[in-house]
Amino acid sequence: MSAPTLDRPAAGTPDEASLQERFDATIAAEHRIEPRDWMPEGYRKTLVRQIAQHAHSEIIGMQPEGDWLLAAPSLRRKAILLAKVQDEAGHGMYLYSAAETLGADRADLTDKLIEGRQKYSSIFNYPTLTYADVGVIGWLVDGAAICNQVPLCRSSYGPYARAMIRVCKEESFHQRQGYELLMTMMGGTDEQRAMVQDAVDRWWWPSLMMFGPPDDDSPNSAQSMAWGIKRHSNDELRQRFVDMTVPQAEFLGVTLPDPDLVWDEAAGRHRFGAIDWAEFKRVISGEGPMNAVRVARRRAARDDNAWVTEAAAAHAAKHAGGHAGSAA
Ligand code: BYC
Repeated sequence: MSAPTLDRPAAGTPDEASLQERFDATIAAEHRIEPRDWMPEGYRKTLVRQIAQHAHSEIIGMQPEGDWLLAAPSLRRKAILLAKVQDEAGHGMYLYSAAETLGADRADLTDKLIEGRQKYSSIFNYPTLTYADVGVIGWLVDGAAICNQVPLCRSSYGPYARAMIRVCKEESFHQRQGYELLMTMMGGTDEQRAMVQDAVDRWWWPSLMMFGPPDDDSPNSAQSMAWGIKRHSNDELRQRFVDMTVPQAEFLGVTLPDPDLVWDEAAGRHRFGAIDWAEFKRVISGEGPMNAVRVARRRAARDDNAWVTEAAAAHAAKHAGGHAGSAA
Protein backbone atom coordinates (compact mmCIF):
# COMPACT_ATOMS: atom_id res chain seq x y z
CA MET A 1 0.00 0.00 0.00
CA SER A 2 1.44 3.39 -0.96
CA ALA A 3 1.68 6.23 1.58
CA PRO A 4 -1.14 8.80 1.68
CA THR A 5 -0.37 12.19 0.12
CA LEU A 6 -2.03 15.56 0.56
CA ASP A 7 -4.25 15.07 -2.47
CA ARG A 8 -4.77 11.32 -2.07
CA PRO A 9 -6.27 10.30 1.28
CA ALA A 10 -5.14 7.11 3.04
CA ALA A 11 -7.35 4.06 2.72
CA GLY A 12 -10.24 4.36 5.15
CA THR A 13 -9.99 8.19 5.20
CA PRO A 14 -13.18 9.81 3.89
CA ASP A 15 -12.70 11.34 0.43
CA GLU A 16 -13.43 14.99 -0.34
CA ALA A 17 -16.95 14.28 -1.64
CA SER A 18 -18.02 12.59 1.58
CA LEU A 19 -16.33 15.29 3.68
CA GLN A 20 -18.24 17.91 1.70
CA GLU A 21 -21.43 15.93 2.20
CA ARG A 22 -20.89 15.82 5.96
CA PHE A 23 -20.13 19.58 6.01
CA ASP A 24 -23.29 20.34 4.01
CA ALA A 25 -25.36 18.18 6.36
CA THR A 26 -23.93 19.96 9.42
CA ILE A 27 -24.83 23.35 7.92
CA ALA A 28 -28.31 22.15 6.88
CA ALA A 29 -28.97 20.81 10.39
CA GLU A 30 -27.91 24.19 11.85
CA HIS A 31 -25.14 22.52 13.82
CA ARG A 32 -21.79 24.22 14.35
CA ILE A 33 -18.60 23.75 12.38
CA GLU A 34 -15.67 23.50 14.81
CA PRO A 35 -11.96 24.15 14.18
CA ARG A 36 -10.98 20.48 13.76
CA ASP A 37 -13.82 19.75 11.32
CA TRP A 38 -13.15 19.58 7.62
CA MET A 39 -14.38 22.67 5.81
CA PRO A 40 -14.24 23.88 2.20
CA GLU A 41 -11.40 26.29 1.54
CA GLY A 42 -13.85 29.02 0.45
CA TYR A 43 -15.68 28.77 3.79
CA ARG A 44 -12.39 29.09 5.70
CA LYS A 45 -11.23 32.06 3.60
CA THR A 46 -14.56 33.86 3.93
CA LEU A 47 -14.48 33.45 7.70
CA VAL A 48 -10.89 34.68 7.96
CA ARG A 49 -11.81 37.70 5.82
CA GLN A 50 -14.88 38.62 7.85
CA ILE A 51 -13.46 37.81 11.31
CA ALA A 52 -10.21 39.66 10.56
CA GLN A 53 -12.14 42.68 9.30
CA HIS A 54 -14.29 42.52 12.40
CA ALA A 55 -11.24 42.27 14.71
CA HIS A 56 -9.51 45.16 12.93
CA SER A 57 -12.69 47.25 13.34
CA GLU A 58 -12.70 46.68 17.07
CA ILE A 59 -9.04 47.69 17.39
CA ILE A 60 -9.16 50.69 15.03
CA GLY A 61 -12.53 51.53 16.61
CA MET A 62 -10.74 52.34 19.89
CA GLN A 63 -9.28 55.48 18.31
CA PRO A 64 -12.25 57.83 17.71
CA GLU A 65 -13.48 57.57 21.30
CA GLY A 66 -9.98 57.08 22.71
CA ASP A 67 -9.24 60.60 21.46
CA TRP A 68 -11.52 61.91 24.24
CA LEU A 69 -10.04 59.97 27.16
CA LEU A 70 -7.83 62.85 28.26
CA ALA A 71 -10.61 65.39 27.79
CA ALA A 72 -13.55 63.62 29.43
CA PRO A 73 -15.73 66.17 31.25
CA SER A 74 -15.69 64.36 34.63
CA LEU A 75 -13.98 61.49 36.43
CA ARG A 76 -17.17 59.42 36.09
CA ARG A 77 -17.34 59.94 32.32
CA LYS A 78 -13.65 59.16 32.02
CA ALA A 79 -14.01 55.86 33.95
CA ILE A 80 -16.97 54.81 31.78
CA LEU A 81 -15.18 55.70 28.55
CA LEU A 82 -11.98 53.97 29.62
CA ALA A 83 -13.94 50.78 30.39
CA LYS A 84 -15.69 50.94 27.02
CA VAL A 85 -12.50 51.46 25.03
CA GLN A 86 -10.85 48.58 26.92
CA ASP A 87 -13.85 46.38 26.08
CA GLU A 88 -13.26 47.07 22.38
CA ALA A 89 -9.66 45.89 22.77
CA GLY A 90 -10.98 42.70 24.37
CA HIS A 91 -13.38 42.15 21.46
CA GLY A 92 -10.49 42.48 19.04
CA MET A 93 -8.54 39.86 21.00
CA TYR A 94 -11.40 37.29 21.04
CA LEU A 95 -11.83 37.80 17.33
CA TYR A 96 -8.14 37.43 16.48
CA SER A 97 -8.20 34.22 18.55
CA ALA A 98 -11.20 33.01 16.53
CA ALA A 99 -9.27 33.76 13.31
CA GLU A 100 -6.28 31.81 14.68
CA THR A 101 -8.47 28.69 15.02
CA LEU A 102 -8.75 28.86 11.21
CA GLY A 103 -4.98 28.86 10.78
CA ALA A 104 -4.54 32.64 10.44
CA ASP A 105 -1.57 34.34 12.08
CA ARG A 106 -2.37 37.41 14.19
CA ALA A 107 0.77 39.37 13.26
CA ASP A 108 0.16 38.64 9.59
CA LEU A 109 -3.44 39.90 9.86
CA THR A 110 -2.20 43.12 11.48
CA ASP A 111 0.33 43.59 8.66
CA LYS A 112 -2.44 43.11 6.09
CA LEU A 113 -4.55 45.76 7.82
CA ILE A 114 -1.68 48.24 7.90
CA GLU A 115 -0.77 47.57 4.28
CA GLY A 116 -4.40 48.10 3.20
CA ARG A 117 -4.87 44.46 2.14
CA GLN A 118 -7.68 43.90 4.66
CA LYS A 119 -10.50 46.27 5.53
CA TYR A 120 -11.97 47.62 8.76
CA SER A 121 -15.36 49.22 9.25
CA SER A 122 -15.97 52.42 7.29
CA ILE A 123 -17.50 54.06 10.37
CA PHE A 124 -14.17 54.62 12.10
CA ASN A 125 -12.89 56.93 9.38
CA TYR A 126 -14.82 59.94 10.66
CA PRO A 127 -13.52 62.36 13.32
CA THR A 128 -14.95 62.82 16.83
CA LEU A 129 -15.35 66.59 17.12
CA THR A 130 -17.08 67.01 20.51
CA TYR A 131 -17.93 64.92 23.57
CA ALA A 132 -21.43 64.43 22.14
CA ASP A 133 -19.76 62.22 19.52
CA VAL A 134 -18.86 59.77 22.32
CA GLY A 135 -22.56 59.49 23.19
CA VAL A 136 -23.64 59.21 19.58
CA ILE A 137 -21.06 56.49 18.84
CA GLY A 138 -22.41 54.51 21.81
CA TRP A 139 -26.01 55.00 20.75
CA LEU A 140 -25.80 54.69 16.95
CA VAL A 141 -22.54 52.86 16.20
CA ASP A 142 -22.82 50.31 19.01
CA GLY A 143 -26.57 50.13 18.27
CA ALA A 144 -25.83 49.26 14.64
CA ALA A 145 -23.16 46.80 15.79
CA ILE A 146 -25.71 45.03 18.02
CA CYS A 147 -28.21 44.71 15.14
CA ASN A 148 -25.47 43.26 12.95
CA GLN A 149 -23.85 41.04 15.58
CA VAL A 150 -26.76 39.46 17.48
CA PRO A 151 -27.52 37.20 14.46
CA LEU A 152 -23.79 36.36 14.30
CA CYS A 153 -24.23 34.60 17.69
CA ARG A 154 -25.93 31.94 15.52
CA SER A 155 -23.18 31.93 12.91
CA SER A 156 -22.27 28.44 11.71
CA TYR A 157 -18.64 28.66 12.86
CA GLY A 158 -18.47 27.80 16.59
CA PRO A 159 -15.61 30.05 17.80
CA TYR A 160 -17.02 33.10 15.98
CA ALA A 161 -20.55 32.53 17.27
CA ARG A 162 -19.33 32.04 20.86
CA ALA A 163 -17.14 35.16 20.75
CA MET A 164 -20.18 37.15 19.59
CA ILE A 165 -22.23 36.23 22.67
CA ARG A 166 -19.92 38.08 25.05
CA VAL A 167 -19.26 40.86 22.55
CA CYS A 168 -23.00 41.53 22.19
CA LYS A 169 -23.52 41.69 25.96
CA GLU A 170 -20.80 44.32 26.21
CA GLU A 171 -22.04 46.24 23.15
CA SER A 172 -25.42 46.42 24.83
CA PHE A 173 -23.84 48.16 27.84
CA HIS A 174 -22.00 50.46 25.43
CA GLN A 175 -25.18 51.45 23.70
CA ARG A 176 -26.94 52.26 26.95
CA GLN A 177 -24.04 54.32 28.28
CA GLY A 178 -24.09 56.34 25.04
CA TYR A 179 -27.82 56.92 25.26
CA GLU A 180 -27.57 57.88 28.94
CA LEU A 181 -24.83 60.40 28.13
CA LEU A 182 -27.00 61.92 25.39
CA MET A 183 -30.05 62.07 27.67
CA THR A 184 -27.94 63.97 30.20
CA MET A 185 -26.72 66.42 27.56
CA MET A 186 -30.25 66.91 26.18
CA GLY A 187 -31.34 67.90 29.69
CA GLY A 188 -28.52 70.50 29.84
CA THR A 189 -27.96 73.80 28.06
CA ASP A 190 -29.01 74.86 24.54
CA GLU A 191 -25.37 74.59 23.55
CA GLN A 192 -25.22 70.97 24.75
CA ARG A 193 -28.42 70.10 22.89
CA ALA A 194 -26.96 71.67 19.74
CA MET A 195 -23.80 69.56 20.17
CA VAL A 196 -25.91 66.39 20.33
CA GLN A 197 -27.92 67.33 17.24
CA ASP A 198 -24.74 68.19 15.33
CA ALA A 199 -23.20 64.82 16.24
CA VAL A 200 -26.38 62.97 15.17
CA ASP A 201 -26.33 64.87 11.85
CA ARG A 202 -22.74 63.75 11.20
CA TRP A 203 -23.01 60.09 12.34
CA TRP A 204 -26.45 59.04 11.07
CA TRP A 205 -25.60 58.27 7.44
CA PRO A 206 -22.22 56.65 8.18
CA SER A 207 -24.04 54.42 10.71
CA LEU A 208 -26.39 53.20 7.98
CA MET A 209 -23.36 52.47 5.78
CA MET A 210 -21.91 50.18 8.47
CA PHE A 211 -24.29 47.44 7.32
CA GLY A 212 -22.47 47.22 4.00
CA PRO A 213 -23.53 47.77 0.39
CA PRO A 214 -27.13 47.19 -0.72
CA ASP A 215 -28.08 43.55 -1.29
CA ASP A 216 -27.92 43.85 -5.08
CA ASP A 217 -24.32 45.09 -4.80
CA SER A 218 -23.08 42.76 -2.05
CA PRO A 219 -20.86 40.14 -3.71
CA ASN A 220 -20.33 38.03 -0.57
CA SER A 221 -23.84 37.89 0.92
CA ALA A 222 -25.43 35.01 -1.00
CA GLN A 223 -22.62 32.54 -0.32
CA SER A 224 -22.12 33.70 3.28
CA MET A 225 -25.82 33.23 3.96
CA ALA A 226 -25.86 29.80 2.29
CA TRP A 227 -23.00 28.80 4.60
CA GLY A 228 -24.81 30.21 7.65
CA ILE A 229 -21.99 32.67 8.36
CA LYS A 230 -24.37 35.61 7.88
CA ARG A 231 -28.00 35.10 8.90
CA HIS A 232 -29.59 38.20 7.34
CA SER A 233 -28.83 40.39 4.37
CA ASN A 234 -27.23 43.84 4.72
CA ASP A 235 -30.49 45.62 3.79
CA GLU A 236 -32.59 43.57 6.24
CA LEU A 237 -30.33 44.49 9.14
CA ARG A 238 -30.15 48.15 8.07
CA GLN A 239 -33.95 48.27 8.04
CA ARG A 240 -34.13 46.67 11.49
CA PHE A 241 -31.71 49.33 12.79
CA VAL A 242 -33.75 52.22 11.35
CA ASP A 243 -36.99 50.85 12.82
CA MET A 244 -35.34 50.38 16.21
CA THR A 245 -33.65 53.81 16.26
CA VAL A 246 -36.41 56.19 15.11
CA PRO A 247 -38.44 55.94 18.37
CA GLN A 248 -35.23 56.30 20.40
CA ALA A 249 -34.43 59.53 18.50
CA GLU A 250 -37.94 60.85 19.22
CA PHE A 251 -37.61 60.08 22.94
CA LEU A 252 -34.21 61.75 23.00
CA GLY A 253 -35.57 64.84 21.23
CA VAL A 254 -33.25 64.86 18.21
CA THR A 255 -34.07 64.96 14.52
CA LEU A 256 -32.59 62.33 12.21
CA PRO A 257 -31.09 64.16 9.19
CA ASP A 258 -33.28 62.54 6.53
CA PRO A 259 -36.25 64.47 5.10
CA ASP A 260 -37.46 61.26 3.39
CA LEU A 261 -37.70 59.27 6.62
CA VAL A 262 -41.37 58.27 7.07
CA TRP A 263 -43.35 55.48 8.69
CA ASP A 264 -45.00 53.29 6.05
CA GLU A 265 -48.10 51.94 7.76
CA ALA A 266 -48.91 49.41 5.04
CA ALA A 267 -45.40 47.97 4.97
CA GLY A 268 -45.04 48.14 8.76
CA ARG A 269 -41.62 49.78 8.50
CA HIS A 270 -39.88 53.09 7.96
CA ARG A 271 -38.89 54.29 4.54
CA PHE A 272 -35.69 56.28 4.36
CA GLY A 273 -33.73 58.37 1.87
CA ALA A 274 -30.97 57.34 -0.51
CA ILE A 275 -27.59 56.48 0.99
CA ASP A 276 -24.55 58.09 -0.64
CA TRP A 277 -22.83 54.91 -1.81
CA ALA A 278 -20.15 56.94 -3.61
CA GLU A 279 -19.06 58.25 -0.21
CA PHE A 280 -19.05 54.69 1.20
CA LYS A 281 -16.84 53.50 -1.67
CA ARG A 282 -14.43 56.41 -1.16
CA VAL A 283 -14.16 55.65 2.55
CA ILE A 284 -13.57 51.91 2.16
CA SER A 285 -10.98 52.53 -0.52
CA GLY A 286 -8.94 54.62 1.94
CA GLU A 287 -10.10 58.16 1.15
CA GLY A 288 -12.30 58.93 4.13
CA PRO A 289 -11.54 61.92 6.37
CA MET A 290 -9.54 59.91 8.92
CA ASN A 291 -8.26 56.78 7.11
CA ALA A 292 -4.64 57.96 6.94
CA VAL A 293 -4.59 58.93 10.64
CA ARG A 294 -6.20 55.66 11.77
CA VAL A 295 -3.77 53.45 9.87
CA ALA A 296 -0.71 55.57 10.73
CA ARG A 297 -1.53 55.22 14.44
CA ARG A 298 -2.01 51.48 14.13
CA ARG A 299 1.32 51.23 12.32
CA ALA A 300 3.06 53.29 15.03
CA ALA A 301 1.51 51.10 17.76
CA ARG A 302 2.82 47.97 16.03
CA ASP A 303 6.31 49.37 15.41
CA ASP A 304 6.83 51.26 18.68
CA ASN A 305 5.67 48.31 20.76
CA ALA A 306 7.49 45.58 18.84
CA TRP A 307 10.04 45.31 21.66
CA VAL A 308 7.26 44.34 24.11
CA THR A 309 6.07 41.54 21.82
CA GLU A 310 9.64 40.37 21.29
CA ALA A 311 10.41 40.45 25.03
CA ALA A 312 7.19 38.58 25.86
CA ALA A 313 7.94 35.95 23.20
CA ALA A 314 11.53 35.54 24.50
CA HIS A 315 10.24 35.22 28.07
CA ALA A 316 7.66 32.61 27.03
CA ALA A 317 10.30 30.63 25.12
CA LYS A 318 12.68 30.73 28.11
CA HIS A 319 9.87 29.70 30.46
CA ALA A 320 8.88 26.79 28.21
CA GLY A 321 12.57 25.75 28.02
CA GLY A 322 12.84 25.88 31.82
CA HIS A 323 9.88 23.53 32.24
CA ALA A 324 11.24 21.16 29.66
CA GLY A 325 14.60 21.29 31.47
CA SER A 326 13.13 20.56 34.92
CA ALA A 327 10.95 17.77 33.54
CA ALA A 328 14.06 16.22 31.99
N1 BYC B 1 -16.87 48.99 6.09
O1 BYC B 1 -20.27 41.63 0.04
P1 BYC B 1 -20.33 42.52 1.23
C1 BYC B 1 -17.77 47.89 16.69
C2 BYC B 1 -16.80 45.48 2.38
S1 BYC B 1 -16.78 47.23 15.45
C3 BYC B 1 -15.81 48.52 5.40
O2 BYC B 1 -21.66 42.93 1.71
P2 BYC B 1 -19.88 40.94 3.64
C4 BYC B 1 -17.25 48.98 17.50
C5 BYC B 1 -16.75 43.99 2.56
O3 BYC B 1 -15.78 43.59 3.50
C6 BYC B 1 -17.82 46.06 14.67
N2 BYC B 1 -15.93 47.56 4.44
O4 BYC B 1 -19.45 41.86 2.42
C7 BYC B 1 -15.90 49.10 17.76
C8 BYC B 1 -16.45 43.54 1.16
O5 BYC B 1 -15.07 43.76 0.88
P3 BYC B 1 -13.99 42.55 0.82
C9 BYC B 1 -17.75 46.07 13.19
C10 BYC B 1 -17.16 47.07 4.24
O6 BYC B 1 -18.65 40.57 4.36
C11 BYC B 1 -15.43 50.19 18.46
C12 BYC B 1 -17.21 44.54 0.31
O7 BYC B 1 -17.39 45.70 1.11
N3 BYC B 1 -18.65 45.04 12.73
O8 BYC B 1 -18.85 47.47 16.85
O9 BYC B 1 -20.77 39.84 3.18
C13 BYC B 1 -16.29 51.16 18.93
C14 BYC B 1 -18.55 44.01 -0.14
O10 BYC B 1 -19.47 43.85 0.96
C15 BYC B 1 -18.29 47.50 4.96
C16 BYC B 1 -18.28 44.05 11.90
O11 BYC B 1 -17.15 43.97 11.45
C17 BYC B 1 -18.10 48.50 5.91
N4 BYC B 1 -19.12 49.01 6.63
O12 BYC B 1 -20.77 41.90 4.57
C18 BYC B 1 -17.65 51.04 18.71
C19 BYC B 1 -19.35 43.03 11.61
N5 BYC B 1 -19.36 46.82 4.52
O13 BYC B 1 -13.85 42.06 2.26
C20 BYC B 1 -18.14 49.94 18.02
C21 BYC B 1 -18.86 41.77 10.92
C22 BYC B 1 -18.93 46.00 3.56
O14 BYC B 1 -14.58 41.51 -0.07
N6 BYC B 1 -18.94 41.87 9.48
N7 BYC B 1 -17.62 46.15 3.37
O15 BYC B 1 -12.74 43.21 0.31
C23 BYC B 1 -20.07 41.69 8.79
O16 BYC B 1 -21.14 41.47 9.34
C24 BYC B 1 -19.97 41.73 7.29
O17 BYC B 1 -18.61 41.54 6.92
C25 BYC B 1 -20.51 43.06 6.67
C26 BYC B 1 -20.22 43.05 5.16
C27 BYC B 1 -22.02 43.16 6.88
C28 BYC B 1 -19.81 44.28 7.26
